[in-house]
Amino acid sequence: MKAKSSHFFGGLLCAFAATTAAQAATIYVDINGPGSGPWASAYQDLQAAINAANGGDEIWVADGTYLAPVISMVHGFNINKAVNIYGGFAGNETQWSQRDFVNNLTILSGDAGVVGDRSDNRTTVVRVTFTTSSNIRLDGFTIRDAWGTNAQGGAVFPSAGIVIGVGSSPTIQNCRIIANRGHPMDGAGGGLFFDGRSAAQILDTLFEDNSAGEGGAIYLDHSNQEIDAPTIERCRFIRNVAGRAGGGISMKVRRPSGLIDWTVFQSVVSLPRESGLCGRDAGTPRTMGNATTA
Ligand SMILES: [Ca+2]
Repeated sequence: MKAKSSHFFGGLLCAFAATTAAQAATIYVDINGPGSGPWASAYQDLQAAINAANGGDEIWVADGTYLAPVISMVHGFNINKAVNIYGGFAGNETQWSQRDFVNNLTILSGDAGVVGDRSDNRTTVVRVTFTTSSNIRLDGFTIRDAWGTNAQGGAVFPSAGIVIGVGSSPTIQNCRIIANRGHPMDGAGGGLFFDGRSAAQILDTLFEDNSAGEGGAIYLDHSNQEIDAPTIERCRFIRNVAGRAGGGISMKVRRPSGLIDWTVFQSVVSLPRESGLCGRDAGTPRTMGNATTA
């Protein structure tokens, strides 16, 4: 009787697995051209891969530098569906476990025009605009060289290395967010700009040499709700600069109970010109225990 029962449930599991496999696909991207094996059908354009994906798909991206596109005059890759995007592949892997994001640098770059001249760069490298699922992941990338020229809330869109739309809650892990600039006075969140409430998970990520008027590395705007506060764990903040406040992180909240789940663990804020962490308009992070300011 027991064996029969196990068989029954095993059959159910197999049916479920087959259904799941049929729904989720892995899509490959390699700017150096299609490779072999599963990479033979690789896109060279990351945005084209995102456009082709369905919700739930994974996108594997091989090493190299991918220039952020301009879509209808808006700068940056647009993550507009629930996809998990992984960088750090050499372009010949058959198993996810073969990924090496430390050695296979996969760079999402804003350095358009003259390479090395930041003044003609994209204003934003990545936008997360999908808001109806938290099953969005950006993992194993370097995001760098956004150059914001418009003010936050200005005529176009906020500028930053990554802009996260209101209510969107992606996981960003194993990333390096480097040398992105918001507007030096009016801009906010040079590295990462939250346009509103978000329960994003920011994990194992480096913020280095980002700048803006407020929140050189991260700015959280208008978190006036008790739900959906982001979590930041095991991140490092190095030489992020703000013209006005919050070289590392600036939080703008509207009532004292805001940001109740904000956490910063094992983070290092190293910045002589600005305090690393800045809260404004009330609200104190509940757990800042291991954050240090050098
Ligand atoms: Ca440039």
